[in-house]
Amino acid sequence: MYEQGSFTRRRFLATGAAALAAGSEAVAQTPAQKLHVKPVPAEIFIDHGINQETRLETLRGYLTPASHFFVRSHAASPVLDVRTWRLRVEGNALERALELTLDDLLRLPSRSVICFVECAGNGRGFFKEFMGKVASGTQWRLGGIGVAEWTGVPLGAVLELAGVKRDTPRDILNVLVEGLDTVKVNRPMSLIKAFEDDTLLAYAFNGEPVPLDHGFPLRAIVPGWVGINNIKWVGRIEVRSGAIDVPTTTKTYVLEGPDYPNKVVLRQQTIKSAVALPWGAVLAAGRHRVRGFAWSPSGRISRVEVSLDRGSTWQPASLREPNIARAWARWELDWDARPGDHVILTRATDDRGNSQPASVPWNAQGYGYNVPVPHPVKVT
Ligand SMILES: Nc1nc2c(c(=O)[nH]1)N[C@H]1C(S)=C(S)[C@@H](COP(=O)(O)O)O[C@H]1N2
Ligand SMILES: [Mo]
Repeated sequence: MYEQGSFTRRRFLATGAAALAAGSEAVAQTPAQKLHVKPVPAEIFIDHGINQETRLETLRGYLTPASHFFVRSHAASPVLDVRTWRLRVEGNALERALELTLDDLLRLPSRSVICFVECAGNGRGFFKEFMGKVASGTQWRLGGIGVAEWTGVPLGAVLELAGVKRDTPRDILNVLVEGLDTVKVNRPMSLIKAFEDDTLLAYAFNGEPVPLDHGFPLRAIVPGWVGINNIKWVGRIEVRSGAIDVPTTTKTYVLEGPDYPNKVVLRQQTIKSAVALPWGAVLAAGRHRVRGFAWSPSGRISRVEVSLDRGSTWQPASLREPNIARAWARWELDWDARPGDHVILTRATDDRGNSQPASVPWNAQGYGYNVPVPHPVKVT
């Protein structure tokens, strides 16, 4: 973790200046690259245009480095200037409005949290692949996730500076966080979630200023909740006495379809696991240490089971440390692979008793697919 005071205004100015230079270079590159500042090489990312999916087999340590962190954006990454950037905090549930500079935030007590950011649509491609029913949106397999150490100011501390009126409802979606990208992506959370200790306005990612494509200079970190709540390039927060309806709660990020008579507005992610091998991996016959990841929005991973016979029998994988709630656990299993076409199924359980289900209802926008996935592997 980082000592307080290790993030200085100077460090952010330097990042901003380098970013501005990098940003203007990025414009001259290939069409997909124009949207991002960082390189998005095909060895590391599956290319979905503006969205870039991490090839989980390229990850080594516990934390996902910026070079490998998936990108999910609704518009090109804006390159913001920290000298003019401000955070506005306003709304009819607050005693007073605030306008904060990055320096103001750097002076507040900081907190570091290790957690995942995962797209609500992670796994969406499997609705088509295994249920034969396409859901609209980016056809992610399971690489729409990354785990980082985020450092910043608890959102609750900033809201306390503004003073939340005492009669404000606490469990409706009335705390809106808004980005400064051209489309001003925004999404609300509840006051209960906003005041959780680990809900942050983060200015640092793995000990460095938050990378340009991931929200520089400030992004929301809302552990366990759908990726969309982790608003990047934050510029404005609004707290209202009533629920805040925006397209990301009325149109998108809702469960809808034949099995949902009423729309369900998404809050938490679902428990999942993945094999860190290419999709359709080819392995030589013999002993292999198969590895992967498992994660839950609500607790630590307590068990990962693996099936090598299409679900007839399951064996426990070993779990490595660290294993942090709302981040992920790495699992490993030794496999004596015989020639042929195989699938590896994995099933995670957390310490709250949640497990990956045998089936999941289809929904039109393809959220929450968390059935154990038959990961294809050819052994030669
Ligand atoms: N301002 C802004 N914030 C945003 C988005 C966006 O397009 N604009 N995308 C959201 C979505 S849908 C996801 S899954 C995460 C992705 O974060 P990442 O690109 O850092 O991986 O950011 C969220 N925050
Ligand atoms: Mo997302």
